[in-house]
Amino acid sequence: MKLLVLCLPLFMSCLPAAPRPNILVVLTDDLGYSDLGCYGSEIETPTLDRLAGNGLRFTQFSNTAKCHSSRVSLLGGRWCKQAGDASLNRAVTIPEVLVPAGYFTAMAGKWHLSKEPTDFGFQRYFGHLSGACDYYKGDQTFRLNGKPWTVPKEGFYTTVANVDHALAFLGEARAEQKPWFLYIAFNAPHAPLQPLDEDYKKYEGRYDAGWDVIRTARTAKQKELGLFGKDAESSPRPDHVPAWETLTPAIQSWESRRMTALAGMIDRVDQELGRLVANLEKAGELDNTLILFFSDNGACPYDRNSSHMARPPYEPGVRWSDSTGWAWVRNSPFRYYKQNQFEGGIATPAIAHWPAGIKRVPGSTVHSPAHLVDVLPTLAELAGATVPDTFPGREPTPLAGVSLAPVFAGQEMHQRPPIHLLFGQDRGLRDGDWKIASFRSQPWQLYNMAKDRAEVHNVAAEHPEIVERMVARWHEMAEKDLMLSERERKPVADAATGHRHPEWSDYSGRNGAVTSSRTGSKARKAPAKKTGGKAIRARRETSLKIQDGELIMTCEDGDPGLAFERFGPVTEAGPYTLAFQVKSEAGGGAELYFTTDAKTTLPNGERVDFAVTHDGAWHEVAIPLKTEKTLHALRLDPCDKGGVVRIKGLELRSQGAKVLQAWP
Ligand SMILES: [Ca+2]
Repeated sequence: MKLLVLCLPLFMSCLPAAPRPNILVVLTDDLGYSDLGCYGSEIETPTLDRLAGNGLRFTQFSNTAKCHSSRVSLLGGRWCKQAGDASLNRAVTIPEVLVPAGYFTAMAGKWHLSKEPTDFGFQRYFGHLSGACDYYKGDQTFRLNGKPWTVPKEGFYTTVANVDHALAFLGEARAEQKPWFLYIAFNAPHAPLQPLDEDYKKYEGRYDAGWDVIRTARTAKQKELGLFGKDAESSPRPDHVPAWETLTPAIQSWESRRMTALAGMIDRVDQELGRLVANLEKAGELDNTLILFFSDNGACPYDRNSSHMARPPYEPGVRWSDSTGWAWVRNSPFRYYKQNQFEGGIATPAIAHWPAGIKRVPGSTVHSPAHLVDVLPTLAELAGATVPDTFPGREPTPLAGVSLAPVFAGQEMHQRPPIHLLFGQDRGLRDGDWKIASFRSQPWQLYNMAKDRAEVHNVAAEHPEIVERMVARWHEMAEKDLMLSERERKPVADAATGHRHPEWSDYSGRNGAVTSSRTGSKARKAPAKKTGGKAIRARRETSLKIQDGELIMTCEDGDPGLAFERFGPVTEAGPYTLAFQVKSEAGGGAELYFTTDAKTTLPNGERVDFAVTHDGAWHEVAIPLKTEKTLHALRLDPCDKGGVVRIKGLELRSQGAKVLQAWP
């Protein structure tokens, strides 16, 4: 009796120690809020629906609205910039926290951050370091446990290969008799839209009804599922997406096929997760495995390069891009898209399944706001692991998130500081029921999320004092917590200029059946700068000035870079080295693409990732171009975030270090 009394305040620690859970975190890429059956979709996702039905669903879970930044916040438990961005040099990652606590750690899929997963605590890794790749052909960034891995020429499909390798890693974890942490980062359903043929054929014809019909069906199902109140408003179709019935039959056919491809890719993710869950069940591990499922950002509206639009998307070489109209549907009932800090960009489906640990009615919904930064503190608490405040070679900042363990235990969530939202020029802040958001540095808008989750009624004019307080808090957090530069913190514009983006689909009919913005953007291309007969073209989101032998690029967030499409004759065949000096105040990953024939259009051809240190100092870079053929065209993307990048001494050299071309 005495022992029991002593134990009461320490109730939990007096229970016989339950084995710590295994942990499976699944991240999908560019999956919209309503793309799963259990979030309103018509796409068949029985595995995820079952996990949600036996577990719980968050209705207000945020990501960062973009690929790499969500990975930083998920793995690092901090706001992206606070964590040191893709370098993670101001963070300690989930596997680095769990390994000292005795966990076996493994990852499969897309990395998209600096170095490799095996440099950040993952004991096993299979996947691609790049932000996206061809689903059938992969790319040159594939790694297996830290070593380059050659993608097989036949029978390869990334979504399937990720689970094949994940299952092998679980076999190793079981052999070591350790609890495990497995992180699967599917590239699906990110563009290029390349489903397997059987998955595409399953959905053929289902989207001929068009996006207005599908959007209405999804929002109705969301209310039936209890994700939103019966009176909740959905955002109306935006002006930049035409009514389906006004589209030409050719555009309707193309758009229907694009959504068919997306549905097939999402269905495949669910099928592969089904294979994984069946394996856990067979091993007797499903009950005490915490499964968490998220998307890294909302559906993507960027309609970039589609090739072979008349052919089926599962044939070799066919690469279709995303559709703005379908992105609007896929983010139901919200507004805007990937990259924007409105709910369409930041709201992710979020499923937790853990029969042994979740003390809520199976199938519950949780309406408390949460964010990917909460995952690390949650897992540390459940694993009984300590989050270190020092780490060799890094300067860890305080965690931004709060543990979700009380939510699993059926309690109220901890009080949390505001959720800071930022990607490039898109900003937001969620504080209790209020949210402010700015579209690409346009004036702040204010929404009451308790009444208006779809952000239909901007009430900034009615509550200037709330806007002022929240904007001040955004800036305070940006400076103190995220450590942003003054340029990154500059105030938003005074006047709105309209919410448009040049890479949203162009449905004006100017391009006939071609809705891809690619043809539209050709008209917007800046004229190529002639430099001794060798044209250099600044890509979209880039302006180029050539001065004193330097290529001075002013880049915006997104996909900036330079294209070198018309070479003087390159007389020698490869391999080559592309060498230059770079001084960057931009950010993000760098890559180049090259082609060796006139038929292949960039960014098809070969892709090579390389590192740029964005510290404002000059650095030497030498990139091997591994080809036995003759170079035809080149594209150089030294950053994917805004800022000025200077390049000088740009030379294409032969294997024998002879200079074959030089720019400018
Ligand atoms: Ca993404």
